[in-house]
Amino acid sequence: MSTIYSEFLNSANNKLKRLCILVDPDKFANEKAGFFLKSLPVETSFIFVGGSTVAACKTEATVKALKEHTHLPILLFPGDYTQITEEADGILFLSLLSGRNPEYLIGQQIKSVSCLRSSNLEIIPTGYILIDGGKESAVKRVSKTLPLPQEKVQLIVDTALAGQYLGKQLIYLEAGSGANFPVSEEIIAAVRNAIDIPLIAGGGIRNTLQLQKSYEAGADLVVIGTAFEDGEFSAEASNLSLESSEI
Ligand code: 1GP
Repeated sequence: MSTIYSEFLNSANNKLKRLCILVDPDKFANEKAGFFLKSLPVETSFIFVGGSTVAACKTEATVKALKEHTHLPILLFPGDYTQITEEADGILFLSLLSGRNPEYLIGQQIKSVSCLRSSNLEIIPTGYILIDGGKESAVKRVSKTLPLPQEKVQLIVDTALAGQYLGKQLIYLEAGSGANFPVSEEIIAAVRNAIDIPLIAGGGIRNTLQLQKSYEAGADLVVIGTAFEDGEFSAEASNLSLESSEI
């Protein structure tokens, strides 16, 4: 059976670049789910749902609303264990490796087990690395951890590789939602070069050029949220063509 992770691996092994759209349930109008999904570029491969803080029960309602209009895999991207819902297809089981707050390294993960042990969600162990995007991020505020400075490339590489050694199946380089600037190409390339597992980059990507640069630097999957929420990206991105899938 093809799993979501096998799709991630396929993307990485065959350089098939994938676009993931992030939906924050707190900012999403569920009744407009169909319209929103139609506005996304055809290259969209996965929908991520989550946020650093989301009001109770909102995630489930948003996943259900999206599911009524799409067969794309929906992955939870939860800021905390209360965002877990069986309605999704999988979960990025995040551990905030850039921080030193045990609550986000292992605490929330333990709290999530009572939901996960009986669920059918595909669980994807993900090393999550917060990198300075030039703006105070919600991840920093909620996790009470500092982002890694962009110039500390070796530290970021070592953090990603430590994640791989710990058994993470995915590394996510995060500049923070709405970042002033995305994770640099230098960082993406250095991490891509060091690890053997799929690589995601996100945060602050607002246009096709930034998207292509992230792919070219070595990201297998790129996540965009704010630019689609704000309606900034759709018209331009619909002209992406599958170039982005074949870099
Ligand atoms: C945030 O990486 C995602 O977790 C997406 O960020 O909202 O800036 O696109 P943006």
